[in-house]
Amino acid sequence: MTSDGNENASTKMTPLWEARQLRKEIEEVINRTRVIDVHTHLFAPEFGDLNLYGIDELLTYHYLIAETFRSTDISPEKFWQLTKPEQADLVWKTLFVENSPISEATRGVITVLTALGLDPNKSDLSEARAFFHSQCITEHLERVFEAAGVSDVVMTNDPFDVRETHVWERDVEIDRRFHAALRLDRLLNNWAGTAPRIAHLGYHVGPELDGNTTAEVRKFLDEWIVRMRPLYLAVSLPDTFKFPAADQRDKILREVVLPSALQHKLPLALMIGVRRGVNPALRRAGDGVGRADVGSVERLCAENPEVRLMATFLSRENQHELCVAARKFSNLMPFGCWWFLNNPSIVSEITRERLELLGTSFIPQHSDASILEQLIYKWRHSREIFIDLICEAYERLLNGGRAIQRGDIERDIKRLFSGNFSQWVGPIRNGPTSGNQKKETAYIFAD
Ligand code: FIX
Ligand code: ZN
Repeated sequence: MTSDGNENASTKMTPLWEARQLRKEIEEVINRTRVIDVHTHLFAPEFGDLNLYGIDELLTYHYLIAETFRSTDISPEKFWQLTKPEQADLVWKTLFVENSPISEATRGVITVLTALGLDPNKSDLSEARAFFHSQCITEHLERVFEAAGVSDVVMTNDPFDVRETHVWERDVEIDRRFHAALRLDRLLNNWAGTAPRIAHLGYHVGPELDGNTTAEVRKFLDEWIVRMRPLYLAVSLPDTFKFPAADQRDKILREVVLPSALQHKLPLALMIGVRRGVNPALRRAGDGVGRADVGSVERLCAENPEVRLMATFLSRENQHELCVAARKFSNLMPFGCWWFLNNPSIVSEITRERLELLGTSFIPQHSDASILEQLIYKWRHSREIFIDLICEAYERLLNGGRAIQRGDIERDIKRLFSGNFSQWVGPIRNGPTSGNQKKETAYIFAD
């Protein structure tokens, strides 16, 4: 492209763009390219009360609850006795009125309010509450996806959560922008507690993981895969996770999960490094982080070359090793800056590291949104950082004599925002259908 902005294919080999023009093009492409959000805790409207949105939900997000305890004297016990609107009022007063909302989670609320045309300077929540109460959810959802630049989201679906299983049993179409991910935490992290639940559902499983039991668990999983049609299987794992290991998790992984992933051609997503219940009084806000063993993921990749793995680590200290592991194993896809890492300084550091070590062969971000409108801030804030990093990367190329065209930028951003994930999980145009599958499968989860 020439300095007056006219592109010509024959200029491909000449670095003619000036830095400002390059930045403008990158901003445009990054802001216009829709992203597939590969890991959220959102639910489609068909899931009723599980589909969370609005100011009271936004303010009682566990990230903000943890921060509120740091700036007020209320005890967790007292806090949990408050109604949700009372909790939201307290969070607003503490973090937004009496203090400046500087942290990433508080800034996120400001971004959301402003994006929706609300005043983030109010001393109470009446305006915001009135706004959200007046919304038609279908139109609101459309508006949020648009404002966030998101085309599709992947939910987190627990086959042991009765609030969900009721919905999967119903004969309804689920909004096609929402896709399932079958979550295996209860199966892989708490076999002793989960075995009786599977037995209660009519499967012949015992506490010991003998051949009969693993075959029955496999049947359970296969049936849920058919029902949910997930894009991938997923599990969060503690910082102590080891593979191989002489434990029940290892056996279930080897004899149930990995063979099932292979048979159904589903990737397995590993989210490693969470220390659950570090402060149980804080409930979901009480989880912590620990450094984990990347070598275990390398061994999983080596032993299972046919299984596509996705991996994200919660500890900042594991990020460089994960990049190096991904260079060794093409069946390993690093994804997202998870949870405590989703802050501008760390997203910037990790993404830069990944670009330098992996080019564009990774999934840079997921939102982890639990409340619909969080999509707006999580993606806007990430995009701001990506613009800087991509500019920096292309500028280096220009300085080295390599020309950049608009088409190059579009290709690269598409790969990062949706292409790598689509390639990993296969075509995702047809979202999960709920009850339609029921007619074809021996589904036995009726209450
Ligand atoms: O395990 C997970 O998927 C975590 O992301 C959540 O459990 C966590 O509470 C969260 O929402 C982090 O963003
Ligand atoms: Zn999550």
